[in-house]
Amino acid sequence: MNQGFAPIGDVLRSAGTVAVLTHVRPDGDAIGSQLAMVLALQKLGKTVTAWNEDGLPESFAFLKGSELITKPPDEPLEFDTVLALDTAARNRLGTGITAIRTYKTLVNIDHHASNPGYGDLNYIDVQAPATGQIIYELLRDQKLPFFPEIAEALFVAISTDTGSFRYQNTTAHTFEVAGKLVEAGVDLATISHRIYESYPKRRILLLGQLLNEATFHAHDRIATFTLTEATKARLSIDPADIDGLIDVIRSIDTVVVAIFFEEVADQRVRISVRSKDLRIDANRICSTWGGGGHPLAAGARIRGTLEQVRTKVISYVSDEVLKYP
Ligand SMILES: [Mn+2]
Repeated sequence: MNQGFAPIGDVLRSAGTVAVLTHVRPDGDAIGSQLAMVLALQKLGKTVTAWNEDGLPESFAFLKGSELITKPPDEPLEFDTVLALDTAARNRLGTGITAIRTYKTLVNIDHHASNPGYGDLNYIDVQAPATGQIIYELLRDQKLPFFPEIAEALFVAISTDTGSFRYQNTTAHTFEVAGKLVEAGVDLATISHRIYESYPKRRILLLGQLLNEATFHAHDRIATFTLTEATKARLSIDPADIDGLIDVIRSIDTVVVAIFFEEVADQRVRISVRSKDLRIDANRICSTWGGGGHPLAAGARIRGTLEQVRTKVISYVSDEVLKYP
């Protein structure tokens, strides 16, 4: 399934026009990877655009060059090469891909276990804790442009997807890469402050409400947050405000699985599942409902009301959790 870095390097060097895409509701890894590639390709002299369905989250606007990331245009455009980053399934590119009329080569670079390899060229490394780490390796391996703004974007990608270098896939190699990024000019304290200590007030007010209404199941081994459309409207919540809130209930000692239920458009509920036990595979749980992700962090969108979705998901996960004492 993996064609390696060399053919990807060749395609990027020979392309005239490149579109750099990532998934809907982009997180730090998505934006950091996207920004690193758009900056590198621009430096290489390519006509390059970067867009995703939701555009640039306000929380990453501090990154230099981030204004290059926009929402897709209404009129579809043509490109030589499309680069899909950190996106487990083609349809997760959303309006990012439908805004592209034609292309010659789709390059798929990702670290999600559920990625089927939908590109013409694929580089999928499920051991990598972040797509940003793969991008670092691609840039260095193929001797593509690399400078401080790129290092900063990649640091954000890796820091956020590893939970500040704490999660399962964080290896000695990840620290080596992070070390190279700091060597290249990343100011660790400043950037960490921008990522983790610069939240809008509404995020913390939302957290208060979610905690008040949290539910616990299977002898406190499952904890859930539930977010309605009404609450989102009342507090003017952006998707980025919600990122990472689930970690608060995940951090409870008895909790093995944390689930976030969010009412979204089209009578669907977005679920986000975090597991602390590799025997309880979040990716497999979410794939039951057409979603996917990683063994310890995955998501899905399920048709139904909040009540219906909560009932069936909690019941399914309780059965899983109760298999293990
Ligand atoms: Mn990622």
